Order: sequence, then C-alpha cells, then structure tokens
Amino acid sequence: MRSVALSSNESLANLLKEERRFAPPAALAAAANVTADAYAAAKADRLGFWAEQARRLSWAKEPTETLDWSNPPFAKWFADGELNVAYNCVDRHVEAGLGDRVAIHFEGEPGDSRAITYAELKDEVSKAANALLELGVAKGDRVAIYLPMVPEAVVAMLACARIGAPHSVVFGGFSADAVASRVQDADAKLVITADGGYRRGKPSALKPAIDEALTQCPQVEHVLVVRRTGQETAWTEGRDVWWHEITERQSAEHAPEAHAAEHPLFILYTSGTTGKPKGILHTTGGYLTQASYTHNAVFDLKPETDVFWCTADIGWVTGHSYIVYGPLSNGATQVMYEGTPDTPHQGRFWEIVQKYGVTILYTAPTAIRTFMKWGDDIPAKFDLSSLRVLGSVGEPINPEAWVWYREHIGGGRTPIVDTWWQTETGAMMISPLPGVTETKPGSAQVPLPGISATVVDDEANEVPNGSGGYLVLTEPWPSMLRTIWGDDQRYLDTYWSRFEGRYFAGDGAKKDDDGDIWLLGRVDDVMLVSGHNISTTEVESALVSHPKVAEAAVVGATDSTTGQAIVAFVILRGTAQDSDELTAELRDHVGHVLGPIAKPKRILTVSELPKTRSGKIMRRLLRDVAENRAVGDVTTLADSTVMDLIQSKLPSAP
Ligand code: 6R9
Repeated sequence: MRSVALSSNESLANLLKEERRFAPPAALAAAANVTADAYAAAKADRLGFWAEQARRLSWAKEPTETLDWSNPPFAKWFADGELNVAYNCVDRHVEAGLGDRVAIHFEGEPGDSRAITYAELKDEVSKAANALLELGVAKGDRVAIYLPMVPEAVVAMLACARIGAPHSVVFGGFSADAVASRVQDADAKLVITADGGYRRGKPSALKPAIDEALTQCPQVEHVLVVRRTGQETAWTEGRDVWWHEITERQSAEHAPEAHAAEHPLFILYTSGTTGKPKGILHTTGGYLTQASYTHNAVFDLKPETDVFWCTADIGWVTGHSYIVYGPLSNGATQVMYEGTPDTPHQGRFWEIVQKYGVTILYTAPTAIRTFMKWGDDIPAKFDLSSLRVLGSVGEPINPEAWVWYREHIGGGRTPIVDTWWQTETGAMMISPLPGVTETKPGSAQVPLPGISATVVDDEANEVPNGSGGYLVLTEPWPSMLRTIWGDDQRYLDTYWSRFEGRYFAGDGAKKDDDGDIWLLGRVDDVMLVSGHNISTTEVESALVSHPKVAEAAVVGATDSTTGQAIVAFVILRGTAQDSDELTAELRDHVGHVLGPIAKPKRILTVSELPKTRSGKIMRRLLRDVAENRAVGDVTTLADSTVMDLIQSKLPSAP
C-alpha cells in the first residue's frame, strides 16, 4: 500500500462544510428498536452489552465467556458456546410458528418470480445439506460458491453453514483465473455453480469459467450445477452433478449439529490493490451476533411488517451479512433481485419497490448516482410510499447524492443510514441509528453501540474535533475477522502494525466540530498537492454538487511543480454537453466550494468510470491513465472495456 504521511500540523483535508441536518421522524423515533440509552449502556459495560446481544440467537450451549483477548489481535468471542447458524436463520423461525412467513421474494431479471417461505427454506436447506454430505463434504471442508443472484445461492450458503463446511463465495463474473486462485487458496473440495444467470436481458454463462478454472485445481472432487438458464452446458461425467437431481432425492430432514462459536463460517476474498487476494476469515457466534444485531438496530427492522431489500450481490460481504445472515437470523421478509437496475427499463428498482411494498432499501452510492443521472422523472412514476428507512454502503456518499436519495426515493420522509464497514469488520460499525441520530448528509457519524472507533494522526494520537487523520478501531468487536486464511503474519502486518494495539482500516477520516466521523476514502488514494493532503471524496463531492455533474472520480497525478496535481474524471448529467466553458465552470465551482488548492488541474469528461463488481471506483486505474502509464490489473473490474473507452478520450494517451 502507498502510505501517505501526514505532516504533524497538516490535517487530511477538512474542507467540505455541510450544514444540512435531518431529525429522525417522530413516529419512528417513538417506536424505534434502539434508543439513545443503548450508547451509554454499551459504554458502561461493552462486553455485557455484546453478551446480551448474543442472546438474540438460539445457542445449543450458551456461552459463559464473552471475549478472550489473551492473545491479541487473535480474538475469540463466546468461545465456549455452541450453535448452528442455519438453525438460527431458518429452523427456529419455523418452530416459532412462522413457517408460512415469506423469507425471500425472488425476482428474476426476465420477470419470473418465486416466494419462498421459511418452512420451504428449511426443507431446501436440509436437502442441500444432505446432498453435500452425499458428495463427501465433511465438517471443516471448504466449498466454493460461484452463482448468480438466485435463491439457491442463499440455500447453498446455509447448507454449508449447517454442516460446518466454510463457504467461499466468489462473484459470478470474476474470470477463470480469479476463481482458480481463490479455489486454490481455500483448497476447496467442491464448487457450486450454475449453467448461467440473466444479465442485461440475456443468459450469461457461468460454468465455462469453472471448467477452465478447475484445470488448475485438481483437488476439487465435484461441481454441483444449478440449472437457471437452461443453456447448453459442457459436462464432465463423474465430476459434475445437477443440483436439482441430487437435491430432489434427499430427505427434507437434517438434524443441525451445534458448532463451536469459533468454528469457521466463511472465507471471503478481498481483491486488494496488489499481491494475492486476502481470504478474510469469519467465524460463527460473534459474526452472527453482530450481523443480527446491526440488521435489527440500524434498519429498525420490524420483522412482522417490514419488507427489506438489499440490492447487493451475494458475492460481496454486504450480501453475506445483509441478504443472508442478518435478515434471515431476524426472521425478516426480503426481496432478492437477480439482475441489473436498467433491465428491461431504468425504473426496474422502483417497480420492484412498488410491487413488493419494500419498506427498507439498502443500496450503494454508485447506484444512487446512476439513478440521479437517469433523471428524477423515473422514480417519480412509481409508488414508493412504502419506504421508511434507506441505507447506503460501499463508499462515502456524496452529500448531493444523499439529499437526492432522501428527496426522490424517500419522499423527503425517510431517514438515511450511511453505514461504514468492511469485509474485515463483518458487519456495520459506524452508522446513524434511524430513530436516534440527527443525520448529516455525507457522514456515517457515530460508532454503533458496543463499537469503539476514532481518528488518529501519524503518531497515533487521537485528533481533536475539526481535524482529519486515519480511522482506527480501538477495541475488538464480535464480527471482526479472525485472521487471513492461512496467513496470520499477513493479518498482523496488514491491519495491526501501523498503530500499536489498534486496527487500521485503511481509510482516511475526519471528525467534525461535533465529533461526528466523515469518511474520506482510502488513504492510498489521498492526494498530496503542494504539501496539502486532499481527500478524493471531498473533491468528488464538490464536483457532484454542481448541477451538471452526475459522477466524479479524482486522482493525484505526479506533477513537477505541485508534487501531485488533481485530475478529475466526470460523468455529466442528462443533456449537459462537454465544453471548455463547462470545464472552467467546474474548476471554479470546486475552488468556490473547497478553496483554490482543491481545484482540479485537468477535468476529463467520460461516459463510464472503472468500478469493481461491488461498485467501488478503481482510482488506481485512473491514476495509470492520468500518468500516461499502461493500465494495471483489471481483472476485478465489472466491465473491463471501460478503460479502453476512457483512454480513447485522452489526447495525450500513449
Ligand atoms: C461493506 C463494504 C470496505 C471499504 C471501506 C471504505 C469503503 C464502505 C462506506 C465506505 C465510506 C461508507 N466504505 N462503506 N466508505 N462510507 N458508508 O463495502 O466492504 O467491500 O470490504 O469495502 O469500503 O473504504 O474500507 P468492502
């Protein structure tokens, strides 16, 4: 990682002033699951607070100890407790008489739909668990999952959890090489995939990537194949097994075994910018406790009446914690959508909200900015009055996008929870509470009850209010990663070596005058202009606050006079036309909002930005373009042709 040293009297940009405030709606506050006293209670007795949250779950053996931190930073939570995650997500709701409640309203991209009740989910998970056992998967074996957004993905994950076989979900759409390196690193014994999935109106094959990847993974014994599209599929006799054939003949009874709280639940790879991907390891009891608690608290979930929809892909940690483990452990009813937001039309999301009466929507800033670009008239055609809480995750949300989300999707009524967390943290860490927090557009604001986070300077001193630095977590939390799979040293080096005794998240942040936290982007992306650290997030937010700009990505490019110069890539809104006058106007606008030091030296208008499958802008690739270098590794891009488009715009590109 490129590390940026902050000179002692220099703060990590603290330029943006956002004065808008939104109080929680009175009715929501009055009936909220969590009230302001939770903060004080958790502060007075942090471990007692988490022990109490663990009681949300059904334990086969109740834990008597909460945290074992005798060998930091290797944590054990609830270590002498035992539980089964699938039992907690499915069976116990059926036993409580909720078997007829819909767990998943599945909406396929071509328009097919399926409602799956908790009773049906229990049968499907049990059959799949029995099928895995028949295929020789035993407790502790790893299973790789490479599926589209179909209910079988949820069933497969829960079946693995049920028998204690850690899953490793790989984004459907990653290349064969990316799959191979992940399957090898986890030493997976079985792979679950599909013939294909629907994307942008067409079937898109998945199994060929597995066939290619497995030429490098001789240890994989079987490939379980879900039939989704019915397209032609190459078949390896003896190795490949149709999901429907094997599950159909299984018993719908499977007795869930209790697993130790620290038994591995899953590995999820984060791409990182260099080196081989890191297998983030999560375990059972602490992970489920925090996924369940945060889903209930941050969305104010009322499982009897709410319809929850998290638009993430299951291959992203957000899908793990807020499609599978959080909502299902809470007995929620949720929507699961297979496809893209513009298929067959740009109102598809809003049509789904209207169709199912979605009450809580959780999506990413990248999607919100795209909806802004498509125009206000599109959501206006649908009835979105069922919505009562909106969530955001994945990147800092620009204040302008936040306000647009609240106005045009939330009808000006809904609180927005901007939730900061990471694959490594397993569940939400910093977020407003919808019935408590007076929200500020663009700020994740406060650590959740039971979570300790702060902002420090280069010397690990906590910065005063009004200053910037590095975001750190100062106490262990239940859903924290336990290590990097097979590489304890890398776990220590990556997260625990920068600041003694503190977890360094890799993000820059500032505290405002009230002590609220604003995330400023990855420190690798921070720009150093004439000796000033300037955050990408603030310059991007300034650009997006101009009415003609839909999206912006800025990078620091080497510059002989200023060290680095700010280069901005912008996507214009609607009918706005690229011109020298507009570029000058945008530069002046940034200068006006943030100060002259933050004015981009160059502004390039583009039609797309390079993003990962989870919607994060890959600034590293834009830096390559801005510095006239050959573009680096693009294997985790959602669409690798984007870089060609951007380069073709550049007059000086080699
Ligand atoms: C859940 C997830 C983690 C990184 C994280 C940060 C960025 C996520 C954010 C946010 C500002 C938010 N991030 N949520 N930045 N505000 N609300 O995204 O996990 O894919 O591992 O990414 O995403 O930079 O460090 P992951």
